[in-house]
Amino acid sequence: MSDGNGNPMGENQQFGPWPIADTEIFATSSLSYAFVNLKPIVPGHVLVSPKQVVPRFTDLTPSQVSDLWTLAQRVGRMLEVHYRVSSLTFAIQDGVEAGQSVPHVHLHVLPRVKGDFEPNDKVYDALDEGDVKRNLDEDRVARTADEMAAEAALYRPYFE
Ligand code: AMW
Repeated sequence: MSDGNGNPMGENQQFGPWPIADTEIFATSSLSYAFVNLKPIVPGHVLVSPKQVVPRFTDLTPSQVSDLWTLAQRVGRMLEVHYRVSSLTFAIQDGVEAGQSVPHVHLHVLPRVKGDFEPNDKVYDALDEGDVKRNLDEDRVARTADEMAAEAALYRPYFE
């Protein structure tokens, strides 16, 4: 199976210390991959990372930066179609003090709908690794591998 970029699927990736099964990956590019979230804060909250385990944004090469954001743009387009939305949040928490909890660069992409967070910028509290996030994390149950695979399967056809 190919991802539409001539890249074979089936190459499991590493997200910091965590292995990401290819069933949870729905798109890849030469240097990046897009995968579903263990604990999404809204439906369609997904992640895009470089294939190389690189902790900080500053440590990416220009090619990795370009490839990461290009894949994120394609993922955003897919989410707008799939969820019939016209707004997205793209966010990177870069470094522990910024709320980064997994030491591997990852770009959050979220479909946004009117009223999903009130006030609107509360989305950043939810993404943040501060007390708010920790509370949310405790409330949110990690999804099963089957649930995550089912979501990834919905998105994969957009990239074929
Ligand atoms: W950070 O607070 O580091 O900006 O965001 C980490 C993100 O990674 C969170 O959205 C969290 O739900 C997600 N996450 C953590 N572990 C995994 C995993 N094994 N698979 C998918 N997503 C994960």
